Amino acid sequence: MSTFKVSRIETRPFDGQKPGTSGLRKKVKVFAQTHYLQNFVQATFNALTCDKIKGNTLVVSGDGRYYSKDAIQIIIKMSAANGVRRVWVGQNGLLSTPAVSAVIRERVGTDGSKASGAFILTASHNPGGPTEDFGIKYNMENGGPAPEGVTDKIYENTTTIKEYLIAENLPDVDISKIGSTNFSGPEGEFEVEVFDSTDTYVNLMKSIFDFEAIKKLLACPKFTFCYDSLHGVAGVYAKRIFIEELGANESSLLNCTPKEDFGGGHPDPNLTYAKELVQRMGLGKNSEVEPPEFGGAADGDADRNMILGKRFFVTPSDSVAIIAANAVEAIPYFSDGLKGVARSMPTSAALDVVAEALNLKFFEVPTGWKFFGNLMDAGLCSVCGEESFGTGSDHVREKDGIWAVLAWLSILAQKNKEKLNGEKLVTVEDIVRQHWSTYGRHYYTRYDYENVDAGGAKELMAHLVNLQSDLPQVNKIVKEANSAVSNVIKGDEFEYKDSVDGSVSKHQGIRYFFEDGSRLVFRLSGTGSEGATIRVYIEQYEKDSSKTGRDSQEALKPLVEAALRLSKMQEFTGRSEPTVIT
Ligand code: G16
Repeated sequence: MSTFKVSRIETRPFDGQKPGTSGLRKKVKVFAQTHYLQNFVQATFNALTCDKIKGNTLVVSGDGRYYSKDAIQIIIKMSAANGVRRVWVGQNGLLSTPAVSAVIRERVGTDGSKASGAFILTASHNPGGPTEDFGIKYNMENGGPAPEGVTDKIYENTTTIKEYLIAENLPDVDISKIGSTNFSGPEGEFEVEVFDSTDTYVNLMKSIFDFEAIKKLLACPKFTFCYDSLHGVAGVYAKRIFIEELGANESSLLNCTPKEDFGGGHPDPNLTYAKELVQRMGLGKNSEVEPPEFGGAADGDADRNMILGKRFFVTPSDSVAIIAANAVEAIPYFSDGLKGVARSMPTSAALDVVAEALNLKFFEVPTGWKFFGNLMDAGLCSVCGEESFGTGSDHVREKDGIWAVLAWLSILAQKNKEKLNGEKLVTVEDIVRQHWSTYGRHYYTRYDYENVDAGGAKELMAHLVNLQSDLPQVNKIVKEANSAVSNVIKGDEFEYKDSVDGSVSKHQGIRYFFEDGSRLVFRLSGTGSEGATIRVYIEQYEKDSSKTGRDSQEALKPLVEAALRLSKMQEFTGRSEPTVIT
């Protein structure tokens, strides 16, 4: 057993190490600066109480993006030096974000140990590679992202840090081979265990869903299936679950080999970036071959999902509402009923309507999955989702891309149970249209202006806040933009008081409410790594089932025009078009 010693390395603070919506995300060249990652990791150790670190087990892994392998070795050495007893690493450093959450909550080591937290190495849907993004975030013992109280403390520590601890002479561990390596240090033994990235997660999925029912659906010749991992970590799980466990054909998988640079793509499952799947599903230009019945995609760390039917896009806001409406019947995990449902503020109110109809507890939280965790820990929420392609449940404390696909396959399996040998299957589109005719439709779109000048973005937001005190002026502007929009009756900035711990989060988005139930929301993204990203969320409710079948961009055109005029988008950003429309 090799012995290591602890070195104290002098350092000085770096500016800008404040975690965003989900951890610290910066360009690789920023992270690779001497001491940069080390400072953030030590600031995290110092923010956690000793009993969460000393003598405990930590998970360290991520989506496998460029710089992850270096970062894992650094964090192993710093863990050893900070008195951690054991580090668990997914084989090749790969664990999806929901799998990390599952590992913290479910995995038991050979000696009965459980993990007390995790460093997740990912910048999620942001591109990877030497000139792109890297990211790191810390998850707590409940398996969920560190709450704001902890991330604020981490940030505070990064501004005063003077030294960090590292076991410099600890040899690099081979993370490609499953097995344990033991070392001896000043505080006793230190172990690094490399384990299978999929086992814990797959077992959890098998305990939630009826795999036999899904298997029958996938075996039906009339049901065709396609899944795109966009070269992210989801590929590892997709191969194991869809191919090995559920018997899907290998040709159903697209881009399922994880790559450090995601094949040069943008691993974001939406209609703009998941090009190959969009084409295959018949939503691209000149799509000639018959598309599959079902398509799914994941982002880099496999917590996001996109659900598509044949030539049909399911908005994430509709997706969570439809899952909630069908969960009890279609998913064994929920057979005793849902404890409650929740959505992030900018997500459409489709879920609210289901909650009301089914008499379920309902919560609206700020953007950031961490806000759902408290509700779940308190037993108040079973299913939740976000417009940003995130859907999940209380089986873990992260959103879960593969779970969402399995949830949809379960709904399809249940609706088609008696139809597998018949003429026609119930399709994704049938399910969505049926949902709209029962609950009404929330037309919804989001415009993103990525990487705009940060100063201009701030001014735009300040302008929108100022404007709220003068509703007559607001109404004059929106009517000038398009006379078809209804009156604005209220404007505010969303503020959230956590009903479990009482903590308050301010400035969570600027909202304009219209008389007919429409809504505009403006927010600055907290996940970019350079400049600012402005998000504009546009929503309109249509209850009349004879009017729920319109093209959504067409239906929302007047509101979009009002949003652009109100915000003076072009004036403040110089942009005449959004970068992404979802
Ligand atoms: C993170 C958060 C989500 C949030 C999303 C977008 O997801 O966990 O809750 O909706 O960012 O946030 P923003 O609008 O601030 O960019 P991910 O998948 O990026 O980790």
